[in-house]
Amino acid sequence: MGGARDVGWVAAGLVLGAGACYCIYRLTRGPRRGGRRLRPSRSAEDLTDGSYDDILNAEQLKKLLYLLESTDDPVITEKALVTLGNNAAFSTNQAIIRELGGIPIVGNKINSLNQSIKEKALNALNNLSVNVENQTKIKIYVPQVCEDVFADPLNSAVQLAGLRLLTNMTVTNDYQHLLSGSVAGLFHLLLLGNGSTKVQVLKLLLNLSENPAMTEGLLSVQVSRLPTRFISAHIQRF
Ligand SMILES: *[C@@H]1O[C@H](CO)[C@@H](O)[C@H](O)[C@H]1NC(C)=O
Ligand SMILES: *[C@@H]1O[C@H](CO)[C@@H](O)[C@H](O)[C@H]1NC(C)=O
Ligand SMILES: *[C@@H]1O[C@H](CO)[C@@H](O)[C@H](O)[C@H]1NC(C)=O
Ligand SMILES: *[C@@H]1O[C@H](CO)[C@@H](O)[C@H](O)[C@H]1NC(C)=O
Ligand SMILES: *[C@@H]1O[C@H](CO)[C@@H](O)[C@H](O)[C@H]1NC(C)=O
Ligand SMILES: CC(=O)N[C@H]1CO[C@H](CO)[C@@H](O)[C@@H]1O
Repeated sequence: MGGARDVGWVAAGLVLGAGACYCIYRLTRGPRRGGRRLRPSRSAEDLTDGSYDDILNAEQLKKLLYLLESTDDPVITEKALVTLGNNAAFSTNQAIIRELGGIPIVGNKINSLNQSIKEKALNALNNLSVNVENQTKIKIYVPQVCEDVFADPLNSAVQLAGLRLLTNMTVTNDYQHLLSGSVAGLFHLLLLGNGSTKVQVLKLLLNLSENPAMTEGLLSVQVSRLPTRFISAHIQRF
């Protein structure tokens, strides 16, 4: 399969190269005029132009991933991530994106210094994480997302996206241990965050609290790190 797949990637690159040039042409020359263009299928920039709501097929997803990997343009990156995220809402696409090696391509974008791109990457990973098999690939990003969530601006969209991803990565007990060092920080966010942040942190803590292996960590935080006022206000709701 490797050989055929490599050929596929090269072909996608060629199609996409042509598409990208055309995109620049369109940006510099304004709207497309009439005339016939030979295009084997929808080009990648069509796939990200927001008007394309259909479910993409494997070939189109491949182009989109290639685009994501090769572009430096933040606007195209963001649109590609949103389109991928929307497509990742469908279970067949979750498998296809994973099989095309798409998870690391999306995952690398959480390193983006652009908060908007980082948020879209987290959202796309979150949709991909609904697939339990995909979670085995997404788990490597969990420690970083944990760190980031505490470094992000309080109540920001990117922070919420990170918390959502962590929540969905803890629906099973498999990766909860990856969060064991973050429990105190989560309680801190619960204390400081606004309503949206609090709700998301509570969902996450609730998942952790159902895992006997995590209970000790949760309890030690309650006892040693938090003001009693805070404990009575929040913990008892559990
Ligand atoms: C971040 O990405 C957004 C959306 O693509 C873009 O509009 C914005 O200019 C970028 N910001 C920076 C600082 O590059
Ligand atoms: C993720 O999937 C939901 C549907 O389950 C969809 O509403 C959302 O827009 C998708 N996209 C992203 C980027 O999260
Ligand atoms: C995340 O998990 C919740 C609860 O299990 C689920 O309803 C949702 O569809 C999942 N996916 C996303 C993208 O939020
Ligand atoms: C985590 O919470 C979700 C709902 O948000 C639930 O479906 C799931 O069973 C929970 N998982 C654990 C291990 O508690
Ligand atoms: C929390 O703060 C964010 C960012 O300021 C805002 O978008 C959101 O609506 C707030 N949520 C609540 C419940 O106040
Ligand atoms: C839940 C889900 O979508 N599971 C999929 C995970 O990936 C395998 C292999 O691609 C699919 O067969 C499962 O349906």
